[in-house]
Amino acid sequence: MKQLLLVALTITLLAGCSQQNVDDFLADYNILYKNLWTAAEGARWDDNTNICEENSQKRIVAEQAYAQQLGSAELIEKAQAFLERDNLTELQTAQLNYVLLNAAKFPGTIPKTVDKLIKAEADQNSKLYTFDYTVNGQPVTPNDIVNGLGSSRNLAERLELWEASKAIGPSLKPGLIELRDLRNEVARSMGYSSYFGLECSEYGMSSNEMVELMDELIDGLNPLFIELHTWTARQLANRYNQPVPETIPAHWIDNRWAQSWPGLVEGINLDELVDDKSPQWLVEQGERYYTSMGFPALPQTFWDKSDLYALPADATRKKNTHASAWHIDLDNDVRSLMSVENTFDWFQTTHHELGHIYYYMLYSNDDVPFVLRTGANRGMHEGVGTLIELAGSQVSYLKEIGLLEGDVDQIQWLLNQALVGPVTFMPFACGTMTHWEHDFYEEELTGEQMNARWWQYVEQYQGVTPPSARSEEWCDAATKTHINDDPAQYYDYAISNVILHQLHDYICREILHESPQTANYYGNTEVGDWLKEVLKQGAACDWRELMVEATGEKLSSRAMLEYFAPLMEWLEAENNLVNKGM
Ligand code: X8Z
Ligand code: ZN
Repeated sequence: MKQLLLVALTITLLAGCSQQNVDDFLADYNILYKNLWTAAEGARWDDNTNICEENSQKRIVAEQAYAQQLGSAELIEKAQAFLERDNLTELQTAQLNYVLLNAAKFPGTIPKTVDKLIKAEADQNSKLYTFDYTVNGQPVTPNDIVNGLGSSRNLAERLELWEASKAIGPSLKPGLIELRDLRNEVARSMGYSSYFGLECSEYGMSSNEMVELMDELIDGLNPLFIELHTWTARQLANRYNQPVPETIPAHWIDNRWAQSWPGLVEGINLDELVDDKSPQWLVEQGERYYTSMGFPALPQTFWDKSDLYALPADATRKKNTHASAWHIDLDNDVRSLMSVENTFDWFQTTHHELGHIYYYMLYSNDDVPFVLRTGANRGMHEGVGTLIELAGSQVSYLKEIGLLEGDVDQIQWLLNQALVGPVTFMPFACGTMTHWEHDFYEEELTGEQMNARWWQYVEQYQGVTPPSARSEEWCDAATKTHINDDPAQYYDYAISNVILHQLHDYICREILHESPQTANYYGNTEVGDWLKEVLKQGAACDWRELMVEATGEKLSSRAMLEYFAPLMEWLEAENNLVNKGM
């Protein structure tokens, strides 16, 4: 019955453009889109929570149906023709642009390529999350590797853990190259410079404009990053009893991609704060943050249908171990896939994922058509949860919920926030990830260039080098999940950091009248009301206009730089003292 209804809808959608009213077209499209999305997202969910051949096949079938109908050449022509009309409302234009963007990812004009792409995506996802990691011949989970790198102080052991984390790369390399070629073919057939260009177009930007924005952001942060790098190299050399290096060996850093540098500040051990808590408490506390600001409780179906906790290493079921949030039916069916354990990193990640979930819930309202039930831009989507991660890592909040006691040195706290936050993350996101993916798609790097280019950027932007030379036998970029399954989008996280600091700055100065470094908005419904207004519009408004309306300012790293300004002074003084041999 549902199938018949969809066929009927497709026929109406494809009726001649001149006879049709744009609102009728969009109404039909929205129903078709919701149905096809729900089937495909549901199948993807099953394939990520229980990775097996059967679920992979079901996912492929659902995605093929989505692609065939939403990527049809007639649909593209119609949406383009409607867009040429000059009496469209902003809401109609926004929807038509998303109709085209959805079609551009699976264009019906090259069905064989699209078919191959859908299969290759499903294959790569299975390979990524059925890999058996081992250390000393023993099976380990990704969480075990993270925890080992977070605690071991033995360099030989660290090297083993770090190398274990990179062992998956070679098995992903052929699939990644095939995916790149297929993704580029799809994007170029739709007139984009590459798949990287297609993804940037969601921001209304070209590949070059995106890379320029990333470079600008790095330039702004670089003086602080250089001071932090100098301080860190000295700390780690001291810890491991080694000479102070110019570039930091990757296995000295707790994070396997050096995208965050935790565990370095004397007297701040965040994992200890949640040592006696259960994983469930972490997720519930995340929810409490949002409800304390007046957001609704999570629907019961969230708890019933989500897959929140870590599997043991010998589990027979395999699941995607990278955290994610899902909007299955573009309405109330919201779920999260995580592997929560009681570490501070997971405490932060639960706040992050629930940010996506609450954004889904807020824009699922009658004013936002299904096709616009997405973030104002993808960076904004990432920014909501990371904003609450920042708010959730403030001393005042941790004290209020009883996780932290006693006095805390504010500069040391800020130093830790810089090390685990944007100051080390932006060089990775704007520098290594974005530049590598740009080159991979735009320049079509060969299998003989991929790893060298990766490490060139890791050194240039992050000041980190591999423990020993990494030949092209390895494919270290592919060990990062997003390179495979969220391709050409990592700048979203960089943009999210900029946006969230702008939101945080506005909240602290204009609503709470407190300093951004110490403010606490747990329990403040005025902050919640303001956030709800910003978020409930989804993509029904232009993101640039939204930023100005919400914060009075265009996208700018001003707030982020100001947040860390007190640290710059402290680091300069510290590094100077050491330079002078004091
Ligand atoms: O992938 C994520 C989230 C899921 S949207 C956990 N993040 C990036 C990463 O892990 O590399 C959050 C920060 C950066
Ligand atoms: Zn996210």
